[in-house]
Amino acid sequence: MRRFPRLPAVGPLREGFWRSPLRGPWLASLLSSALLPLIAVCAVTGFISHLAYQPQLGSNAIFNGPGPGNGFDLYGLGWPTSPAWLYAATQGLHVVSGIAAIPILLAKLWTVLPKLFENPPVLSVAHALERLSLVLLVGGGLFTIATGVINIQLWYPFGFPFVPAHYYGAILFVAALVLHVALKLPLMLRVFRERGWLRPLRDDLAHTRPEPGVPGVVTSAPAAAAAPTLTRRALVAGVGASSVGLGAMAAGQVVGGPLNDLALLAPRGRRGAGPNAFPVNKTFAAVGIPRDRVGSGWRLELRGGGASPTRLGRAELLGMPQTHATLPIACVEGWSTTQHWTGVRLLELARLAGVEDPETLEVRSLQPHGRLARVTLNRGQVQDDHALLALRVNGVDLSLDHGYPARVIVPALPGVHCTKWVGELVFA
Ligand SMILES: Nc1nc2c(c(=O)[nH]1)N[C@H]1C(S)=C(S)[C@@H](COP(=O)(O)O)O[C@H]1N2
Ligand SMILES: [Mo]
Repeated sequence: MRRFPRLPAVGPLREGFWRSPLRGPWLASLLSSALLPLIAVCAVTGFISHLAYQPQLGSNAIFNGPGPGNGFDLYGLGWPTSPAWLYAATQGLHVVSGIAAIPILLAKLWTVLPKLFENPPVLSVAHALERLSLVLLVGGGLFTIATGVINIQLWYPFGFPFVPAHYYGAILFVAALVLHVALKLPLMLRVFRERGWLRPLRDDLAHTRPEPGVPGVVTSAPAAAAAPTLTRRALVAGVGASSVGLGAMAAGQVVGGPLNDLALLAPRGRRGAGPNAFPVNKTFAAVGIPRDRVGSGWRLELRGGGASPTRLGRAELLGMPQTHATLPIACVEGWSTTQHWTGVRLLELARLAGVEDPETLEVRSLQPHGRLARVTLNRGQVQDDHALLALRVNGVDLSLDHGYPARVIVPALPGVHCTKWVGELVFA
């Protein structure tokens, strides 16, 4: 009974077009079993990052208006301030696992590529639906990883905003992946049971045989295989080495150290020399703040209880009790950098603004445009002992690139919310 027609057997649709003897369900399963834990870590830490942004708080909204995603607050508590390295760790894991997954994902797609040209293309309604879900799986996966990588390059060739696109792409991808795993797990377990998890890696070239298919299942195993030119272990070792290598290079940007300069896919460099020589995401020159707005005429405006704002210059702020804290800036791009900051506690400034017990703080930058011009912190973040309006770093004044005259530093706050060039603090 053949209810669904065959396409003409031409080009890649022809049985026998795909000849690599290494392709097949065992190789696909092995690569999947390496890919799945990496993707799980990447997905969980990705959704954690969304939580850490606190899009439900006022100016943090990522989507226009109170759309889905903005109300996402798992604990109802907001993001914590302890341990201080929390976001550096979760976002570091996100970027390292995502980058390490790339070579394995590409190898997996290479392995199953013949299945794209299955002929007949559709065997049943269920089979059609399953193949349709693969469009979301492959499309969503490639889209999410590609947008992540080019975001790290600060390259936005597309006409849509990165965060919602990456977020919704990830949701589609994870949903399709859950379905895919549920559908394929039995086959994977069967293949490992029959062929062993790693046993085929032992074969030298002379013993490398084409992978057999599985009776009754359409697989990527070749119908007519060519002679092997590569062992399975060479293929797997090459993919594994690429994955570990790329992952280690990205990890250099998270933990620092000699690998730091090798992070080709995470290229945030240091700037200059001296106490201010640590990575800069957006330079002062890039944001378009007029030079005279950060000169001697700069005043911090504090708003809250009273009708009129309180204004303080840098000298007055430096005359207040100073707090010291060694804290990381942890960027969404995965890199982090721990520095020694000095400044005035945000809670101290709240009291000057006439707010004893601030619920939230909206930080306004002098920066004229962009989502980072206004950022909102939760109660725990404003009231933390080490939540600072930093004036100095490593014993010297902040450089312009690091936010002079003043910037926000709060333990475990995502780097993107550590506002530079602060102009106004609005306590509520
Ligand atoms: N006003 C403003 N503040 C900002 C940014 C910005 O673009 N504008 N970038 C943020 C991001 S994404 C990060 S990771 C940190 C980087 O701080 P640094 O350049 O001092 O290392 O600053 C944050 N503060
Ligand atoms: Mo960042």
